[in-house]
Amino acid sequence: MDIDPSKILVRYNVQKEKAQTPEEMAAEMYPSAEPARTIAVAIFEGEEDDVVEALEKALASGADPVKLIDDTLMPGMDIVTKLYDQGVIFLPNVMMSADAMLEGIDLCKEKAGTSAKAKGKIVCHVAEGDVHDIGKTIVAALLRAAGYDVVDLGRDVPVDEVIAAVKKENPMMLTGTALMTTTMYAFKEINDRLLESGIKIPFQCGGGAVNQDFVVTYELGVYGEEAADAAKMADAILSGKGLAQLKEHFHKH
Ligand code: B12
Repeated sequence: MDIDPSKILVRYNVQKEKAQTPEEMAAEMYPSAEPARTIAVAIFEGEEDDVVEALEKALASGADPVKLIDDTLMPGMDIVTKLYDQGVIFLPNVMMSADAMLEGIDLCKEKAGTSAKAKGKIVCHVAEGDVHDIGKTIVAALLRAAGYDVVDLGRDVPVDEVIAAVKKENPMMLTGTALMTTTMYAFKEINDRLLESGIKIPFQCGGGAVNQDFVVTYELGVYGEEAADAAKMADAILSGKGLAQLKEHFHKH
């Protein structure tokens, strides 16, 4: 009997599957517009100098530093996140990309500056035990760009340190970021400790692990989905909105 091998290969789906390298998979996701494309490639490759060079070029030709965060750095990191979630790339790659992304945010933050007189003070932090600080860094940069004085406590911040900072700085609002389901419970503890001390400031929480269902379980919590929601909420507080109105406005019903 004559056997056509190509039929067998098709049947077992061997012929059709062409293995792709991580670089090829990333290339399919790069944005087409410049400088977003060059920056996304540089973030994926963890080339900090190339990220900074492309950003400096864009800034020199008049690009807005805050828009550069949203339109170029975030899409770049999105690709890294997707490929990591799919198991295509691994932690060392992600660390190099994260560093390149943070270098870019630092530059944009520096260029955005702040207005002469701050609109109010905000304390930002990443939950105790959690080192994922890219989201928090974006939140802090956007708040500064919107004219707020930001006290950035950094990442893996012990609950005691958050409480001490709030007592010292007397901010209009506190933000928390958590990327891990194990670390986000620190937010409840912070909520309880603030209430025990009679402090009732809005506590906006976000980050990959956090969702609205979790945040509504503690009194001061307001969920923030996007980094840009932090400045929106601060503006809403300045316009006189109280905790209940903030939840009404920022939560999905
Ligand atoms: C980058 C990354 C890292 C980097 C972090 C570098 C850095 N400086 O941040 C490195 C390589 C160091 C790392 C380490 C680890 N990671 Co990691 N990491 C990631 C990854 C791929 C992307 C996260 C990220 O930066 N996203 C981009 C940013 C922009 O998103 P974001 O922080 O969520 O912020 C956005 C919004 O949420 C919002 N936002 C954030 N905060 C706030 C706050 C407010 C107020 C508002 C309004 C909005 C807001 O704004 C941002 C943009 O709009 C995720 C995968 C994923 N799907 O998320 C895993 C992930 C978070 N990591 C994970 C794990 C397990 C780890 C490690 C434990 C791995 C290990 N075995 O060592 C360690 C953690 C060590 C520790 N103690 O923290 C898990 C967590 C699982 C879980 N649910 O608990 C994830 C989900 C991967 C996975 N699928 O398993 N990681």
